[in-house]
Amino acid sequence: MERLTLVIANKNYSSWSLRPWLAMRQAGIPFTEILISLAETPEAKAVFQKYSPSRRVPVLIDGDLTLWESIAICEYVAEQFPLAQLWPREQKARAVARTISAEMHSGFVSLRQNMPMDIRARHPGEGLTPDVGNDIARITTIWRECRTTYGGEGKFLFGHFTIADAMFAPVVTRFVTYGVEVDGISEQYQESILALEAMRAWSAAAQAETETVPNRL
Ligand SMILES: N[C@@H](CCC(=O)N[C@@H](CS)C(=O)NCC(=O)O)C(=O)O
Repeated sequence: MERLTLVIANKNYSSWSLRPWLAMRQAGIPFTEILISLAETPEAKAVFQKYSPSRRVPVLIDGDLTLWESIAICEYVAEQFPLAQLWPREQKARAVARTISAEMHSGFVSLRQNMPMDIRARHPGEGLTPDVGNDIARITTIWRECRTTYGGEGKFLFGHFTIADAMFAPVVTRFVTYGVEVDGISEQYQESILALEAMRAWSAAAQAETETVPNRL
């Protein structure tokens, strides 16, 4: 049993679980994973209630400390494991990385509602309402600006992999599922995310899952 335990839900559907899981795996932070079901059954709901004060996942458990909210979990592990450099080193880049991570955490509701994460599925062209189009335009603008301004020699938004990349990783899987076409810089960036060892492991596990549950944000 590792010191840290991360409680997550179905890898095919749980976009919020993917974010800290990916950040922690990419950073090489050891943790025990507990995977619970998003099924709408009393048993599954009781398990959520047992682990999560907000009845949502992800949840990080570190001894007597329980954290919910994906972004707070990412911040905590970045503080606990500074050598993993989960935020950019340079102050301005770090501030921008936090800004776009917060924008992702609080925004893009149309995209999240109309294109829920469903890694196994392929629904090209579905969900593309005008509001979703605006979300996609904003997200790809962020990706282009960060890659151009801060990407340097690296493949990620701020060069090396950071929490900002983890925050946008579920968007990349959505663009694949719903066949969203993007500009060249964004496409290259998507490929970098999909090629991450941890991302491939998550996707393979999602493919192997058999449970089908209603799509979640
Ligand atoms: N703001 C939360 C959102 C967490 C969230 O909505 N998680 C979904 C799974 S991806 C959930 O637990 N849903 C359970 C439910 O709706 O009953 C975070 O960032 O962690």
